Amino acid sequence: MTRRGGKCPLTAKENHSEQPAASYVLHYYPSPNSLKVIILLKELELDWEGRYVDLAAGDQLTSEFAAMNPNCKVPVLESSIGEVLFESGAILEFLAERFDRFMGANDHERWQCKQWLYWQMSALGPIAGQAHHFRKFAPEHVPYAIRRYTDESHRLYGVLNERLSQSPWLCGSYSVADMAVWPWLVHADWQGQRVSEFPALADWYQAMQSRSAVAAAWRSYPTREIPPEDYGILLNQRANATNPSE
Ligand SMILES: N[C@@H](CCC(=O)N[C@@H](CS)C(=O)NCC(=O)O)C(=O)O
Repeated sequence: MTRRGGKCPLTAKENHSEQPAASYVLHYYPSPNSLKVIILLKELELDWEGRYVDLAAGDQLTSEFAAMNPNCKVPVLESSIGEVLFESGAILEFLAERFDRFMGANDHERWQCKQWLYWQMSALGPIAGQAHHFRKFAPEHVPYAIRRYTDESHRLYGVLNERLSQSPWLCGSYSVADMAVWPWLVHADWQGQRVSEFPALADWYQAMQSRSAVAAAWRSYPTREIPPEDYGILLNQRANATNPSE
């Protein structure tokens, strides 16, 4: 984690006892990766403010944004004590560990939580993201890619359904792993899927929706589609894409 001001970053363990009364700024766009962090901020009832990043206008490609996240993507979390962190999975772990909440009720669950969190970050997110891309945004119709990512999304929904038929929550108790997955299922239709086809997944989906923090996050920050006329900046980036106007 970057810590402005030059001092060594505090570790999560050090922070447990202190639970610093920091406030937070979340640089976000209404998309699944931002929504998962918003759900956690609401679950923890933290003092935070959302700062909208206009992806279609290229706000993420400015040198100011790149100084916070060299990968030039949302979400980015900043704290009032100078910490800056990117990657939604890392942000979820950071806050969960800092406040000692939502990482499982014991050591076994804690590792189950990390396992499902990494599964979301490495499998569900990237595959569903490519399904969105080829089914909705790609300027060319590519049947192979559409079939590949639609089928793989379907397989991953099956993996979730199997797990959730053994346990009401992914790691045993409600955790950041559930918060990471749910926002990717909200637009199941964008991936060519129906949650209702998977009974245990559908029950879990309902349970998520009934949580007041999840409902409040969705009410205030519903994920939305970028209109086709604004895709340009998102679809044509190569290395050194930062600072297009500088
Ligand atoms: N692995 C990253 C992915 C972040 C990501 O892809 N963010 C998208 C919005 S969901 C973004 O900022 N896109 C802007 C761009 O590609 O220029 C995370 O989970 O934080």
